[in-house]
Amino acid sequence: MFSAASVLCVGGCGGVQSALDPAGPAAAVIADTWWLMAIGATLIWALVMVLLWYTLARRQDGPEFAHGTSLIVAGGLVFPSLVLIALLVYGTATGRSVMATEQPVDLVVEVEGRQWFWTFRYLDSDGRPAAATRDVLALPLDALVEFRVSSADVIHSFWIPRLGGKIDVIPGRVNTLRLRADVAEPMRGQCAEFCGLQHAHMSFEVVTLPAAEFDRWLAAGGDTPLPSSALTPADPAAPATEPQP
Ligand SMILES: [Cu+2]
Repeated sequence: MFSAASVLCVGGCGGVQSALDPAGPAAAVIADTWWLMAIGATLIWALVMVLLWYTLARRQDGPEFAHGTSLIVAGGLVFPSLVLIALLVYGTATGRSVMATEQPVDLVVEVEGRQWFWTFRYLDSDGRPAAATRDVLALPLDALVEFRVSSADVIHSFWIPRLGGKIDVIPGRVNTLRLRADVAEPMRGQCAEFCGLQHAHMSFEVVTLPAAEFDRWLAAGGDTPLPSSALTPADPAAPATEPQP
């Protein structure tokens, strides 16, 4: 029974949209943190259950427990404080690598969220849009990409679980997120903020290409077909097209 449940759980950790199946360094750090916290929480839960069992199993008329105050101070104050401080230090240390703020950027992509689709504009080395896609994100492999995300209407959230964390997409504001894909496997992104009735359909496909192939695609203005459809002309001034049904 337990092993069957374990197989189901671990099997569910994979897939195109699983944060526990990382395809980039930021997602790998996040997945490691998740496993650390899941295993730690399980061990602490087991410890609490043992203490609870011990308490309930003691005879009511047994001898008085001599170390009650010490146990409360150690288990209720010292131990949680140590765990939280350790997590704070670990989170602060790993947060910098997740943000990748000190590394040079290889590509900038402007992301616009709109009810209920995504538009991606790929900037060239001069900062001008060289290509654009809709609901398909093309990425060069092993390249650090800076996403500059904004919204045309309501608050959305940009998230590619296999590559890293999510970031809010807010009207009137540009937020940045840096991600790197180091595995050429199928991936999917998803709006992670309820943004209207069609929110669940606000997803996109991530297509990873070898750097040389991506450069050729970008140099051609995105006219070369990607392994998917939904390409739009490279016109940054073009009005957004109608939402998907
Ligand atoms: Cu949305």
